[in-house]
Amino acid sequence: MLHFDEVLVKSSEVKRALNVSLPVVALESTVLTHGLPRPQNLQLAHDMEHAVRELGATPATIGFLDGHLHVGLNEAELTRLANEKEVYKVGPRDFAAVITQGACGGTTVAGTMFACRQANIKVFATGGIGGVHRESSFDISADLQALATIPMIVVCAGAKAILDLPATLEYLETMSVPVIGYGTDEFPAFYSRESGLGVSLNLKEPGDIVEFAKAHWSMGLQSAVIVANPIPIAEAIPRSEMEPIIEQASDEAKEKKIHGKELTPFLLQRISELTQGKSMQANLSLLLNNARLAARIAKAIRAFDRRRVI
Ligand code: PSU
Ligand code: MN
Repeated sequence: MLHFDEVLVKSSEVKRALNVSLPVVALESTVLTHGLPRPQNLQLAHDMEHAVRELGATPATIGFLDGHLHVGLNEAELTRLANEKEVYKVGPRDFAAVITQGACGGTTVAGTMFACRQANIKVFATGGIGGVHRESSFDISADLQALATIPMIVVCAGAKAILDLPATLEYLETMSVPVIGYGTDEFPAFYSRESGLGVSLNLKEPGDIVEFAKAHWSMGLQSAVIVANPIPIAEAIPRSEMEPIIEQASDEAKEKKIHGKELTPFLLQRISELTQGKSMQANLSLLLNNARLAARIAKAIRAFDRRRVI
């Protein structure tokens, strides 16, 4: 039988960092293959990796190439994934199909978290997590299932604003997933800093976030800890401005009968058109912001662990 370790390919850089317990930040790739247009996608991948390195951590962008799950992609591999024509959006249920077909794919938040568990990476930065959708009943992202069962810190700008945010937060509560507001009492709404919804607690210091996560896991809980980092003020779009646009895009999706895994990419793309690219700029900015915070948290984990050993 095939073993996960035969499918998982760690880059030499990531392998080295993990072997000596250096801070590593995982980055997903659905955002590159399905979330952003070319050439902004590859540019963003570079920018995120650069931001993580600048802060002294090792980036591990995760994705499928020829049926192998790469943890850490080199320059040529990243370029290939960002430009590949036949590319899947890979959540955990698609793993076997991609592996047996020897295909390429961008891993979603859930897919990336599965790879992280196997590779023992504890910190992950994304844009916005998936959640409960508004327009179709029972469209609940597999991201929520992964967040409920994989113990790691996930930095995001809240859940994507296209979702039913109250329902998404209720689900996270049901599944015992804490949601830390990074310096805020309000759950950020991806493009917007405000949502009118609360978080479990408000923390600002990476060291405090790590201490919280370690306490959470020491109780035997297996769920992730979400760090919800509001989009930088300069690129934030007020919720009142976004809401009618999201509603229009959602209505169009309904009319066109777009559902399943096509829904999120359709909505992101349509909202970008309707805002003349403003929402995409916001998306790029929050992704970079999250990569930076994740790098600081990964370093704080290392500091915490060292203190424990000494
Ligand atoms: N964040 C972004 N853009 C994206 C995504 C997240 O800024 O495209 C992706 C993530 O990979 C997430 C996926 O896992 O959208 C959710 O898709 P779905 O709702 O079909 O589960
Ligand atoms: Mn879905």
